[in-house]
Order: sequence, then C-alpha cells, then structure tokens
Amino acid sequence: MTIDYSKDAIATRAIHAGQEPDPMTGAVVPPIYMTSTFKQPHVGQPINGYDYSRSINPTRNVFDEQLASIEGGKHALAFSSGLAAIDVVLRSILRPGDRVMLGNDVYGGTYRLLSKVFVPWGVEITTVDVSDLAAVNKAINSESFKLIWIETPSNPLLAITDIEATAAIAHEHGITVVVDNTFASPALQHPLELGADIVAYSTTKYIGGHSDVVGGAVVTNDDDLAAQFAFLQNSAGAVPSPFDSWIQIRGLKTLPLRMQRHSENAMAIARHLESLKGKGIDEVWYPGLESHPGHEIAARQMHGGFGGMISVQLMGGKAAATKFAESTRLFTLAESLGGVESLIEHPGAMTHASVAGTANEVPDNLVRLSVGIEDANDLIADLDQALAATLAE
Ligand code: P1T
Repeated sequence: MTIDYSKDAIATRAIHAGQEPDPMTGAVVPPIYMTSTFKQPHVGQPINGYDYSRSINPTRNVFDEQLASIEGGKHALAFSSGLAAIDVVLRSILRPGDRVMLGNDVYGGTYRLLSKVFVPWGVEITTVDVSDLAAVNKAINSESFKLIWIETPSNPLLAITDIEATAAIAHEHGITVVVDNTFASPALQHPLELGADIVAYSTTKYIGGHSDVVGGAVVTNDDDLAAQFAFLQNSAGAVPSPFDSWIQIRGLKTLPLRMQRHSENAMAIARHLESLKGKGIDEVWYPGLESHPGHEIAARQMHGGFGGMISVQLMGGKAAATKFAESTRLFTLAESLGGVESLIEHPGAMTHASVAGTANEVPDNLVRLSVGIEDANDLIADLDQALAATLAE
C-alpha cells in the first residue's frame, strides 16, 4: 500500500515520499539497483515494467517520486546533468523557426547550449531582462515566442522575476514558461504553483547538496509534456546511474534543513557585506536584502528564506575581484554551488566565460559566493580577511 504524503509538509515529504521500506527485506533505505537489465519470466513481459535501466530503474524511480512530491508536481524525471535535462526540455518543445525569450542573466552553459547548439539548428533567441515585466510585454508584442526561459534568482546576478505575472502574460500568448529553479531549490520556491509549465534543475547543486554528484531533473504537471520528456530521455539516453540517483535521494532528504541554514548564513553575510559598501565593496546582490530591486517579489514567491547565493561587485575592478576570490581560507575557489561547503568564484572568467561579448556578459568586478552551512561568523571573518588582503594590494 502506498502512503499518501500529499498533505504533509515539505520536510516530511522530503524524507518519506517514495521511500517505502523495501517490501522483500524491510530495508529502510531504498536499495541501489545497480543492474542494467532485468529477467523477464516470459517473452516481452517484464516484471512491473522493469525491462532495461536506460528506460526504467527502481532507484531512479524513487528519486523521481521524492522530487515530484517535494516540488508538488505530478511528474519528475531525473537526468545525468542539469544541461541534459535542459536539452531535453528544449528539444521536446522547439522546432526550427521557433524563438526563445531568454533571460539576460542565466547560467553560461544554458546560454552556450542555446546559442551554439540550438541556434545553428534554426532556433532563434532573443535576450530580454525578464525581471522587467514591461520589457517582457514589449518583446512579446514585437516578436512571436514559443518559450520563455527564466532563472529566478538568476545566475550570477540574483535578479528576481515575478513568475506568476510573467506566466500570466506568456499564457495569454500561448507561450510555454520554463523556470530553472536551481538557485532557490524546491525547498524555497514552487514555480508550478505560480503558473510555470516546467521546472528545470541542476540537481548537482542544492538537491545533491554535497558537491559529489552531477545531475539534473525536470518537473511538470502536464501529462503530454512529461510523456515527450520521457520519450526523449529514453531515446537519447542521458539518464543518471542508480548510484547517482541514490546519492541524490540521500541529499534531497536534508534539503529543507540545509536551505534554512544556507539562507540564514547568506542573510548574515549579505548584511555584513552591505555594511562594507564604499570600503572595498561596490555592490551586493542578495534578494533577502531590502535594498535588492526584486526583494518584495522574492519575499512573496519564495518561502522560508532567500537561498545561499550572493554576488558582490568589488571596488577596484577585475584585479580586486580576482585577488578577493583567491584570498579566502574557508570559501574554496571553484565552479558550482549549493554544497554544504562554501565556494567562491569569478563568473566572468569561470562559469560565465561563454557569455563574454554577448548581451548576457557579466561585470568583470563580480565575485559569486555559494554560502555553505559552516558557522556564519567563521565565514564572515574569512571574507573580512580576504577583503583586507585585497585592499592591501
Ligand atoms: O552543471 P549541470 O548539472 O549540467 O547544470 C547546469 C546548470 C543549469 N542551471 C543553472 C542555474 C546552473 O547554475 C547550472 C550549473 N551551474 C554551474 C556549474 C555554476 O557554477 O554556476
């Protein structure tokens, strides 16, 4: 008997949904079904549909069910990376001649996939500041779009888009809305409830949560879209291994708890960095700060925190940003985000190098922080000493 967790809170669903003890042994934790294939008792009659692990695997199914539940969505599908998930969404929906409205601040890899793979295949892109409803309206009135691609908070500038208002405008024109919810995670924001058609994730980040796995996922309430995604997932094959699925199941169980601490730490650090404006720090981007242009929308559409990502612009340009990023003791200089350990990076030279010279180019004095769950005071002291080292140059 499957227990219904739909009325339980997220912290409960994260731990219980899809996690029924193994019926054969009572194992409390779902087994890793490290098998490529399954014995069929009769020709063409696999047991419970399990025929081949690219198509279906019990460990992956558990992760899908757990993620769908915590997102509050009907269908979740796990992929071998965030970009593999994004690729399947784009390939399922777009045909040559279709146009995508792309946020003007998105992960560099998403921009690269669209501009370097899909554009040569005949898809067109228009970059728009999707955090500005007037700009979205203007674009819709001058060109015809199939899809709007939104990151909120965006990578790396933490811009906030009003999902509900944007989806309402898009749907009046029959445009599909995708929200890449990687930065907020399903613990803090539920784009489907706000009207988005599809949610995409790099589960490499907060969902995995420990910087030890690369993965992606797509969630939707739309049966037809889910069938198309599943078809392409099986046809093209970018699935996570049973072990990668299992390690993400473990990560997802503690997501609500971790996001609480990420958010508290980031809030404390953002306030501290804001107090250093004019003293080495030029600008602080964190949606939890009242000074952030998207603060009110973020407070409305995010629940229980504003996440662990902060970007700062340094006085002293690229040289200062580089020195700052290379001077921390606890923040590790590395790409990626969303793990328990704090990371620091220079988007212009690292994660967003592929947007140089485009409308999506990021400022060269920008440093991005992925605030971990260490002690906030230790992290603040680390940033202070790195800033002192930067100013001493
Ligand atoms: O790396 P992968 O799991 O394929 O996910 C791609 C991706 C998609 N969407 C967003 C918002 C992302 O941030 C990413 C990956 N980002 C980084 C590696 C980074 O450091 O920003």
